Amino acid sequence: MKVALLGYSGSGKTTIVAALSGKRHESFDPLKPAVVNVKIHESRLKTIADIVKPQKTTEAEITLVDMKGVQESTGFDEKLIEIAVLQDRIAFVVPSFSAEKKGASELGSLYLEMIYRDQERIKNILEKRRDEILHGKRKKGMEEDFLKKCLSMLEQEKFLSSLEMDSQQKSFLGSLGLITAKKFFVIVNGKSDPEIGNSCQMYNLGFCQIDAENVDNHQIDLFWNQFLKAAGLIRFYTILGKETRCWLLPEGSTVLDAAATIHTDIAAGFVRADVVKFEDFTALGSFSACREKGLLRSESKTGIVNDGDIIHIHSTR
Ligand SMILES: Nc1nc2c(ncn2[C@@H]2O[C@H](COP(=O)(O)OP(=O)(O)OP(=O)(O)O)[C@@H](O)[C@H]2O)c(=O)[nH]1
Ligand SMILES: [Mg+2]
Repeated sequence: MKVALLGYSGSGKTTIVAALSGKRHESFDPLKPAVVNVKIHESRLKTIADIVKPQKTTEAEITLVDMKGVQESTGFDEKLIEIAVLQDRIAFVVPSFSAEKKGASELGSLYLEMIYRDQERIKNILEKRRDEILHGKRKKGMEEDFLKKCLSMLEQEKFLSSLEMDSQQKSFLGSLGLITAKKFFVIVNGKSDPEIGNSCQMYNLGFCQIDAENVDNHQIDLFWNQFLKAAGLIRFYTILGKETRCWLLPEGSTVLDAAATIHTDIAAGFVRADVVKFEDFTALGSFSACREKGLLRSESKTGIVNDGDIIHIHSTR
């Protein structure tokens, strides 16, 4: 799971990555951003491990892509946007640590930059298609109408991710490299700011907050909770032999997706999954105690995973 950090210069992206990874990573070539794997330090895994006492606990990892910022007055180069589009999620990073920095106004500029970029891109795509239709190289299809609908959405200053789409339209949009079709959220670097909160609400973006230069373990735990929620990610846990482990999944994923995250073989031989809630497991202390109380769910492939589920997959492999 790769998350691009996108924000204007000095918003604190590199400082955030340092606070979360424990080490400062610098890249001096904007087209080769620092790509840093960060372990998600969080308290639930520790609570489970205190009960299970495994030989090994393994935290979930997330990859942060620290994009070099630009001045707000300059705007992002297309090449930088293209790097961001390749990531799974994009976080706008806005500053809230000094009176000179206006995070809410930076957020507004970032938001509009993405909208204008996609408007231009769709206009170019439509023009090219019109040309091809005119010269008999392409038949007019549903795509042109759909693209016009997308354009009108952008003209209303709305991200394409908020458009109702079927899976075919989704993959069509995905193939066009449109940035506003991606899942975005906001990281506020510094103290919480109601003005930034209001903007996030207006733009329909989830947000999380970190004071990157003053973090302690408790704050990091809270931050990851907020971050994952805003990014539309959930955590599930496995207790397998010697190892207790935390994993990430996009929200709405099935137990089969969970199996595939662990290993493609486990997914291929999937039979069923036993699932208990973190709260039930920690209150009762074992899977068997949860089963006795009727608190163990037996799920088929399509069962949905919830944040905090502890999953035991039965597989023929
Ligand atoms: N007080 C305070 N200062 C911060 C915080 N985060 C960053 N700074 C300061 O802001 C400056 C820029 O931080 P960076 O993390 O390098 O910013 P960046 O977003 O990576 O900037 P670019 O790489 O140029 O895009 C540094 O001098 C940091 O010390 C914070 O949470 N609190
Ligand atoms: Mg930086």
